[in-house]
Amino acid sequence: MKEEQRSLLLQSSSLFSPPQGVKLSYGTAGFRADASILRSTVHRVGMLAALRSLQTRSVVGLMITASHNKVTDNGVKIVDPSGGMLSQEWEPFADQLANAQTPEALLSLITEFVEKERIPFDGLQSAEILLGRDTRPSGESLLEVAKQGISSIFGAIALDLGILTTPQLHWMVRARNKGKPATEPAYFEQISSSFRCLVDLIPNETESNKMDNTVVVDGADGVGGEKLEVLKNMLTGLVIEVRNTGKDGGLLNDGVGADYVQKEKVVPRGFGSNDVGIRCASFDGDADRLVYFTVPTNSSSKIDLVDGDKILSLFAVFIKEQLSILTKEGNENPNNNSQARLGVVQTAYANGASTDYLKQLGLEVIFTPTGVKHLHEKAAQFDIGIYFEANGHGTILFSESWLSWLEARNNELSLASAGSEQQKAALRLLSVSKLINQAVGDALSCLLLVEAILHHKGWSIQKWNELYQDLPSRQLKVKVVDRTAVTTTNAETIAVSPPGIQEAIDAETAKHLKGRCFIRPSGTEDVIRVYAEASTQEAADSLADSVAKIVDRFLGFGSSKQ
Ligand code: NG1
Ligand code: ZN
Repeated sequence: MKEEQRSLLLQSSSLFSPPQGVKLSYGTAGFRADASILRSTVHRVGMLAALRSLQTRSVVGLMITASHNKVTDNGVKIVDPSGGMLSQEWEPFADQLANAQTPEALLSLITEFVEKERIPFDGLQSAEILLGRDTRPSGESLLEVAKQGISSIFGAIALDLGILTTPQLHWMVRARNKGKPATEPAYFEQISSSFRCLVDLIPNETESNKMDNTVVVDGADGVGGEKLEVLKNMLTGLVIEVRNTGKDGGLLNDGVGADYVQKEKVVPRGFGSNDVGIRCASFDGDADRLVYFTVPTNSSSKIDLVDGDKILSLFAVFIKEQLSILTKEGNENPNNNSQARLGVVQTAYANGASTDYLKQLGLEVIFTPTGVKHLHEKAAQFDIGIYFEANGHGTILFSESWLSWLEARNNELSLASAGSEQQKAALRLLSVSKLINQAVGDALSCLLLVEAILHHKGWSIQKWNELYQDLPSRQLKVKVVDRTAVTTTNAETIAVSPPGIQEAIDAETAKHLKGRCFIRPSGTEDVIRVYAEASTQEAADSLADSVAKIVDRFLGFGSSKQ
């Protein structure tokens, strides 16, 4: 490394001291903490992003967000050139960088890593990083700090794209590296025009005109609401009413948003007895999660939740149906090798009833540990892979090779049988591949796909919700002395350590009809999460409570004093 580069790195990093007494870890969604202690971390992630761009010789992204977490938190993560999450191989280095105690320690880590990874670090190679942030008040100054980190690497350029949803930034990084326009207007244009195609292809006989074409969306007082306000004006045939846009003084993620709605199962702020029966949806703070809900009665704040598992099921039903039209008998083309491998990916948090339903549809269902990176990787192994977390984060991935086949097939059909059912199915699948964000889960694009499918089928939200009935469940979190004391296996369904805890959980679970329960350390909060499912809500609550007590007994603050 050149001497000028060394001194620039030392000088730049001496401006920011790492937080004392806190060990940061690049968890399921980058680094997250109270915004006040993040400056040094964000600065170093700026350097990391530049190194990643140099190594991959591609554009990468850096997003400042803490998603569904409280407004005083913030976070930072890197978007890889593919538009996905940072390669897992780089996470340990990210941890080391964030926790280096002195500028000298930081410099030697970088020097070592650059050599090991053979990163072209001569100032000749250029690096480019697209930057985005959500609406958090701390975002603007943290973004400036990220820019300083980036500019301490010779040849690295930061392009500030301002306020974006997390999925928009992922989409833009992916588009840039494919040589396509990577602007917000291009994003809105692609998703609104593919939505229009799907609407134009709705069969005439569908009773969708009888259906309510209004959806009311809770924007979590975050970035999603303001972006949806723009997008909704580009759509026809769908009326979107946005509440909690953040413009009317509401506090981000405070009693609003997908995380709140999914976990608490009550109406978000701004919704209530006037909304009985209406189709409602909720985004999280950075608009990468979407759940739907309805208010069943005006006498309580309880909702009927339509979660990520049900969105997945709706998508799976539609795709499977279109695939079967496409490959219908009577298709004389000998080259009709269109048996796409369609698979779905879930985590242990998926409601057991959804997994049963998907298997009953004849689909291959795979489980991975929590965290989009794991789900995404598995889904990418199918021709069409649909993945969703119960909390509403998910998308559909189409393999390049299957999409090329589909495009060719569509061309053939448009010559041989334009306007046939088969060609319409091909066009619908092509439109889905353009509407859906193939980089990452995206509340805006998933909302439009849900709406298009409901209209296509002429289904109300109630009808959709009846695809299967959720098993009652409860999620709790327990503060412990050291959450890393819990390690798990089998897609996180079994706790391997501390010794004896799984046996205690099993004994408790066995007491409940249809009981299922597991624990795991959160990757984004300093807690152990407990998930329980059983045949009644009381049983699920009691199972979760008992297991939370077990966790506390093994690992809680009481246990450390014994
Ligand atoms: P952790 O804190 O690791 O459970 C949470 C969500 C994940 C994912 C990440 C990233 C649950 C149970 N966990 O992770 O699914 O969305 O946040 O935001 O919802
Ligand atoms: Zn989010």
